[in-house]
Amino acid sequence: MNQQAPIASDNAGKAGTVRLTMAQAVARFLTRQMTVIDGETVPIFGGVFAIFGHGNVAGMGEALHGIKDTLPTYRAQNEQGMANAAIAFAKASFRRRFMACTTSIGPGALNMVTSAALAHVNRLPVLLLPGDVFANRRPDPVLQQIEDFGDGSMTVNDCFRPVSRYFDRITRPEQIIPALRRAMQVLTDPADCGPVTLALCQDVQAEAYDYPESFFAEKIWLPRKARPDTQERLAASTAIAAAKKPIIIAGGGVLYSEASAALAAFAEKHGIPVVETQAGKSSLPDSHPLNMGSVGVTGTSAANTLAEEADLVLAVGTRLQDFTTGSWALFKNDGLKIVGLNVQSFDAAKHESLPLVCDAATGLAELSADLGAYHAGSAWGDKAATLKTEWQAAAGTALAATNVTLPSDAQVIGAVMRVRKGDTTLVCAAGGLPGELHKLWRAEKPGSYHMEYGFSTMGYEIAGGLGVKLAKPDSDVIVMVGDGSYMMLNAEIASSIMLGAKITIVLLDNAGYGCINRLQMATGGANFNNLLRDTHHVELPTIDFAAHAAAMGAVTRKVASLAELETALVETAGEIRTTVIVIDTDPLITTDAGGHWWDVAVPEVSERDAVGEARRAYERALAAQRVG
Ligand SMILES: Cc1ncc(C[n+]2csc(CCOP(=O)(O)OP(=O)(O)O)c2C)c(N)n1
Ligand SMILES: [Mg+2]
Repeated sequence: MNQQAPIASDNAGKAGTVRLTMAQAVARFLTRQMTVIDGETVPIFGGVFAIFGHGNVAGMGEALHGIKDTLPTYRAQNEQGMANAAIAFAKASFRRRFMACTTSIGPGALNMVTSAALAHVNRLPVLLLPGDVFANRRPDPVLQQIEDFGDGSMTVNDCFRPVSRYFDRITRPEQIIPALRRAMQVLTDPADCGPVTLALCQDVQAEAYDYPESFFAEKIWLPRKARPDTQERLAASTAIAAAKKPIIIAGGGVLYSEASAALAAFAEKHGIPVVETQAGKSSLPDSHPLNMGSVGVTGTSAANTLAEEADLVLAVGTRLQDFTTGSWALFKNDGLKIVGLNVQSFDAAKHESLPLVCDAATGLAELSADLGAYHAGSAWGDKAATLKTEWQAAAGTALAATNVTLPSDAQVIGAVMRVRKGDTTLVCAAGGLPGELHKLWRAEKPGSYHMEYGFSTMGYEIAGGLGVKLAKPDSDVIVMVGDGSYMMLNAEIASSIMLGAKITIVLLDNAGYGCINRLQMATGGANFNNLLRDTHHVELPTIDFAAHAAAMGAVTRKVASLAELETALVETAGEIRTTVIVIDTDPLITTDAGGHWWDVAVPEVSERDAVGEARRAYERALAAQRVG
């Protein structure tokens, strides 16, 4: 860190400059960054989330107040919550718009580290502006400053380095000029996109500099649609043209490239079934005949059967994480070839894929032109159609209405789908629900299924729902959340009410961490420390979630059956306030149909026989795993 005392700017008084504090320069710069959506020029920043403390209230606080009518500042309740909302805003905007988040130093800043990792994994843009210690070091150690005995430049914000796509610490006011330019380049780059952290030293936020006026010129950022390299494209199309049983995996990149129409055209012309990852679900409407639904660990029987046999996988815009590849035990065809169509070469070349580095929409269109009249053939198409019909019957059984006292997650999903209307966006992130929703939620419109399953962060759901609603005010945002996730982070319910951003939260209370309890049982473990009844306790908590949410101002209902849930959803549809509907569910039931093995390491030695048995099954399953 630079320890020099502040110096006068060389530009002082020069024409064509404007004298601002560094924080004012940040604020003004953010208001000048634009993009074009549906032909309209709009600000690329949708707003700023802020929780003030020392380290940002005086500098950034004053600066944001000065621009609040152009770029709104939103007060949240928890820094992780607000950053998650900001990230959800970017995801719901297909990365075309995003938000900034500013915090105090120390704990406020560190509360955003998990969110930074979430954005990093999911390749989502967010500008994080944590406050940092004094660059001049005069008052050290300040409140909330750690002291490293061997490194004077270390602050808590160094924790952001591994989870940021770009990190910088601003120790002089003019450093913000290249840092903000670089930030914009990263935030808008389809390949490198992710969290940018600019740690703003508190004294420097308040320091004035004569900034060139040109720095604040309006700038319009348009999405780059990279075309494929000719050699890569020909290698890919040659491989596809030789395939008899091809499938397409649609990942989040299809949505971010807004390539749904190109994907549908490609799949239809060449007769290739499509399977979807968690991030890619809703790339094609569920009703599209070639959409086989979810793939992998939480896949449909249709998608997984085709994936097992496939001789060619065209992986579009996917990171090929373990849930997609069944921990690399899903694909069973010895002659399998993978074409990795991705804007990011890191992803395009995974697992010996033939890389095709380009934008999804552009790449699919150019590949299609190469392929000409190639068609996978009617036998493969007929097989896909039969498998889809079989899957739909199984899904219908799982989703059917029932009057049991404790319904399954799938039955609750069925009830929600029966009464949803018009333009809805489903939001979820962790627990047993993501797997069930991946298999069973029928998404029609691109982006109508919003699942954070790159990091699967408990507590994302409600904050994420708020961010989605800010991005899509006309959409009916439905958040489905477990009791565990709700307990971890629910405070942004209050923010959603403050902001008039109504979300409907369906809370499934199975009294504990149902999915981890099931995973524990599946790996031979004793029921221990997941469901509340299996925890060390003096008294079992009976949490009145409806009363809890009501205390924050939400409209709430506790329902005793699926029928009551459907009635409550219909009756509260017109409410303008965030609504929380609580239903008790069975922690042990999930949908048996579909699915695939997932690599979770089982202990090699244990005194418990059940673990030994699970270990032997695990070793048998490992034999099917592709290495490399
Ligand atoms: C922040 C965080 N901590 C821990 C986990 C590991 N984990 C995944 S799901 C889960 C339990 C979720 O419980 P709940 O929300 O009630 O959903 P359920 O499993 O009961 O469906 C846990 C502990 C996680 N994903 N995120
Ligand atoms: Mg639970």
